[in-house]
Amino acid sequence: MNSGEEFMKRLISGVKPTGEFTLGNYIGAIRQFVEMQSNYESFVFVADLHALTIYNDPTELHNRIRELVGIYLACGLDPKYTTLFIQSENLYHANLSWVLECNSYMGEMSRMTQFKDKSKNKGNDSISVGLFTYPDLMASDIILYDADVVPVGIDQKQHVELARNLVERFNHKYGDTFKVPEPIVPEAGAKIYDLQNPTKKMSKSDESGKGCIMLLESPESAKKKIMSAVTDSENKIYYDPDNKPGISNLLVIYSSLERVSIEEVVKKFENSNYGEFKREVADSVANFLTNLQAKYEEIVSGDLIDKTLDESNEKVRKLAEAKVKEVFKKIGVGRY
Ligand code: ATP
Ligand code: LTN
Repeated sequence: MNSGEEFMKRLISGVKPTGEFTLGNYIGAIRQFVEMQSNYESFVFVADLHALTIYNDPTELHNRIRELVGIYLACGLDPKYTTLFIQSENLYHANLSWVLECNSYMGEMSRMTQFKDKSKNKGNDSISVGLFTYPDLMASDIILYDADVVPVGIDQKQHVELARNLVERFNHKYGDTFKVPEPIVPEAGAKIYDLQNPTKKMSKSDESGKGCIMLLESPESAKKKIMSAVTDSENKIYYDPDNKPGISNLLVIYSSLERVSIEEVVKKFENSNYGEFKREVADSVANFLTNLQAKYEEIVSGDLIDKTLDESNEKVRKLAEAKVKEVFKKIGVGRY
């Protein structure tokens, strides 16, 4: 499977460099990129243009971009397998996005759950047009490289499905141009929940931060958050996300970090009380963060980040340029 790059399927995915990166980002997305990278021709990027749907302090955004590349590398993305790049350094993403905007409809875009959630309780004069059209940019990121698979958390699956529809529509109108991508959602960990409110997604956009573990926060503080995670009063450990969302969330976190099945975790803790169980989960998270942060520090103090990005740029630009030229020709714009 690993030989002959040209026969390998392509993988693409990205994370937005806004706020602090979370354990949800790792378990729902980055862990999959790492596990899959040697079996695919893999492209992973920093989705910095996606950050612009809301206002970001420019200096903070700038710093987060580098931080994310450091986190990708520290989590185990290997430049030998994965082409790591920054979205805004390849201008073709935005070109293709415009073409897709002109081939997508208000109706389908209005049905995007994330748009509905993120625009809820906001007036029309504070919702950016970019928040509405951002799934077109995401589709562009994917189909620009003819990706076959897109590993994402469950909240992004609908956007990959939109990309599939856009591909089918475009290919039908203009002839076969793009591949139809497939979303890959992890079986366990597709949605890690807030520790204080375990029916809500663990999100970096969450202000309080008490229910959210950050990848670069101190292991001690993460431990405290796990120890004070909201659970229930039954004091019996089993997996039941509907009736025991807090305990089930901790089971998923432990199972993902320790790489054992949920059944095995349940068995291991069948005679433990919640305090004992939480302590083990807290140790597992702290251990994970300690290792990750040590690698991160090593990476950011060296020159691997710039070396990796510089090497990828030419490759992604060439691929994207060829695709956009093909698209422009098919739709009839420019000289050719
Ligand atoms: P926000 O929470 O502000 O909407 P986000 O964290 O969802 O941001 P990204 O950082 O771009 O947005 O997400 C990158 C990837 O991480 C996506 O594939 C997303 O599905 C996944 N992801 C994010 N949070 C979680 C979570 N709590 N559980 C599982 N996967 C997650
Ligand atoms: N939209 C995603 C991040 C993202 C992405 C992508 C994921 C942007 N482009 C392409 C997979 C493929 C988000 O905001 N969470």
